[in-house]
Amino acid sequence: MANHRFSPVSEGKSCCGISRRAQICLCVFLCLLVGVIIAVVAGVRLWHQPLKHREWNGTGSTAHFQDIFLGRCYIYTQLVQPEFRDRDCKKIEETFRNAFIFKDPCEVTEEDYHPLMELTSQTVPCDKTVFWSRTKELAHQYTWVRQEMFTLENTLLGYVADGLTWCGDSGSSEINYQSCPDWRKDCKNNSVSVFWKVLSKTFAENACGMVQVVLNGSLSNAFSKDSTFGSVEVHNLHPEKVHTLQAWVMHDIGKSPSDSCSGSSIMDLKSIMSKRNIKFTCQDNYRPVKFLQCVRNPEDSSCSLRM
Ligand code: JS2
Repeated sequence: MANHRFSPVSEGKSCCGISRRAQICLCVFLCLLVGVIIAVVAGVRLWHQPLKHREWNGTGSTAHFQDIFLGRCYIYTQLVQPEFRDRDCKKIEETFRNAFIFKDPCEVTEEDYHPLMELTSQTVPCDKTVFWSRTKELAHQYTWVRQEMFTLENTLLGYVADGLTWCGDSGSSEINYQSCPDWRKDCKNNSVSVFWKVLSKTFAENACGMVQVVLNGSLSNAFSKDSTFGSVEVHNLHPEKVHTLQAWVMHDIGKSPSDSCSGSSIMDLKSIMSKRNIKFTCQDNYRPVKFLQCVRNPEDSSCSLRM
């Protein structure tokens, strides 16, 4: 029987004209190519996947947050307060975002907002500051009519951020639109509440002359030490700049008064002002503000011309 020797496949022998060495190289290249294709496909799929943010109990950031922020900034700087026309809204929005992006929203600090405060510093003329507490709509109706007066929301940052929600995530550069911390269930100090505390503090520190506050006499305690006005702004007025705090205790039309200038909560406010060497005056149903209430309720007995 013919001795059929099977020659072992030797290294040097070519197969289909390709050397053994080239075969191995080709095989490695094809494996690498397949690996890269798999990695790219996986990466593209991951990229398009909505990032999974940490879940909170509160509603997510306001949809189109950046567009709203920028739009309001341009409206304010170009139309509402044209003397601000040179302010850089894109820089302001970026600085605002950098205060909370890449951070756990329950660990955002007042210092995180300091670059934003410095970038957007704004001085309200003396005697033109209006604080409010549980009377937001009425206070804003007043400053709408008296355009030379300013609530916090008539300043650039207050105007741009009013009513918005925002938060980020420690592991992402993205805004979290799915959920943000709830004040009670997650954390009291969060990216939104810390912002308003810092802004309110700055607003009060910059106030001068006679300042006003619109209080709600239809509540049992028109002045609350726990409110933002009572816990932040009252304590950040500078006595060497602010000589008088004038309180207007307003009663809702059609509701019986629950508090007034002679009520205990207002006495508490008067006492705090006295200790801080700031004169305190108080008026129940300050007429110019009462008129605004009566515009909507002209038939009410408290709105008769003999008011
Ligand atoms: C506006 C918001 C939001 O004097 C006023 C303002 O200057 C502001 O600094 O806070 C004071 C009112 O706060 P207060 O006394 O706690 O009254 P409130 O009716 O309970 O309003 C609570 C909101 C205060 C801070 N704040 N202000 N626009 O979108 C906004 N969100 C928060 N948390």
